[in-house]
Amino acid sequence: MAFMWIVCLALASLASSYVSAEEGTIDCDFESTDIYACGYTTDDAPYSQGTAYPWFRRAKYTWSSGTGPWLDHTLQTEEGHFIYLEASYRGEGFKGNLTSVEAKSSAEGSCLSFWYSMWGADMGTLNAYTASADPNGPLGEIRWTRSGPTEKNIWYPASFNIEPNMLFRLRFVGIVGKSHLSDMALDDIKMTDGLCESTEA
Ligand SMILES: [Ca+2]
Ligand SMILES: [Ca+2]
Repeated sequence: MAFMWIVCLALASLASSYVSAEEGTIDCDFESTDIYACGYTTDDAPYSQGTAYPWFRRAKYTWSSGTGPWLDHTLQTEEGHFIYLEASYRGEGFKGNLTSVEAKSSAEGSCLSFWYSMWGADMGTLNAYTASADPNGPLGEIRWTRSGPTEKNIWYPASFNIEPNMLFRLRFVGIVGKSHLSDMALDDIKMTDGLCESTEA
């Protein structure tokens, strides 16, 4: 019986994870060894201080004190990883895109959930879109948005619903705030079948 239960759980978790024809999945805990785990991509926008791209994978912290998470959400150890928008050297209003592989919501609709860290005195804005599946297509409807610092340096949950059978790419657009104290991070992105309670940002 115990074995059957494990098989059922394994099948259920497979069913809720949409695997694209491309390499990658929309579900991501950023623990894979790839720099852009799960097929997520960011802009090609290196800055003068190095070859970094706007969003990148990182463990522990973001180099800057006074902003960014301390430890990831999945493992909550120094071995765990998150992905974040590096605000240092970018300047106010800089926009960094983080885009998933193509995904499709289920026939009954889907719930998109994730954890975010937006701690830092000059925190900017984070927007989530269900963008066109075509990488050059429109950004589409904004599904979730949040501006300014959170009260504490902890991870906060977020979720929103997606209508049935929608083909899309999840796109996060991070907009840097007034100073470098604007490192925003994401972890444990997951799409599950059926609708959920949307969170107010
Ligand atoms: Ca930084
Ligand atoms: Ca993680």
